Amino acid sequence: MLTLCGFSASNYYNKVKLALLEKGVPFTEELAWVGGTDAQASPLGKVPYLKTPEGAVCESAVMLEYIEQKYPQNPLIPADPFAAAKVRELALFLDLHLELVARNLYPEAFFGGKVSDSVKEKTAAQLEKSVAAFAKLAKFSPFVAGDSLTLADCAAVTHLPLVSGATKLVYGKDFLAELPVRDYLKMMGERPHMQTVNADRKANMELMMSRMKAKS
Ligand SMILES: N[C@@H](CCC(=O)N[C@@H](CS)C(=O)NCC(=O)O)C(=O)O
Repeated sequence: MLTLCGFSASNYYNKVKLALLEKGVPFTEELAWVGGTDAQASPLGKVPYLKTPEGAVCESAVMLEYIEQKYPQNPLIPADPFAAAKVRELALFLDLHLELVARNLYPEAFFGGKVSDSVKEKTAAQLEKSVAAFAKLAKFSPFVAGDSLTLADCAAVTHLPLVSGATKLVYGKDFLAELPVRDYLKMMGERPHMQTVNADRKANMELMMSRMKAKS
């Protein structure tokens, strides 16, 4: 049995959780906040990490590949090597060029902190480039990589709301406004497994905020 460790307010945690749910892979969840992670399983102290009967794995993209290989049912990667590469390209793009860049804004957008003007400027320039490039790769027809659900959707549906939200809050402008992201999120939000992920996310977010308040 697999154990997904982390917390449900985390977009990377939810990326893996949605893949497990959509594939119908049995798993349990173990709550691990940042600061309370297993150092052996996640040497950088990040969440999520996945405990398997053979040991633990960190890095969500690697976990998705492991899950896919170990449990081929309800595939989230096409069998054709080129189509598979295009899915992985999009998933990596979402992690690396959109989410990781927008993450610079989270302290101010979501956690009551401040981000310097120079970081804001640099992040805006990087995001503008990344969003234009993402627009060329993404299909939204209706799924982000084409006509079927893939692991790129697991990344898109969990990361895109944060990119939109953070840019709206910090710059007063949603950098994804020109893309059909709202319709896409609405379509994805109708999936029963996504509804589970979202309900757990909301509940955990409240818990996280009350923990943060108690600490400050
Ligand atoms: N590249 C990592 C990113 C995971 C990540 O950044 N997780 C956040 C929570 S959403 C975290 O653990 N942050 C705490 C930290 O970086 O110390 C992955 O794909 O798993």
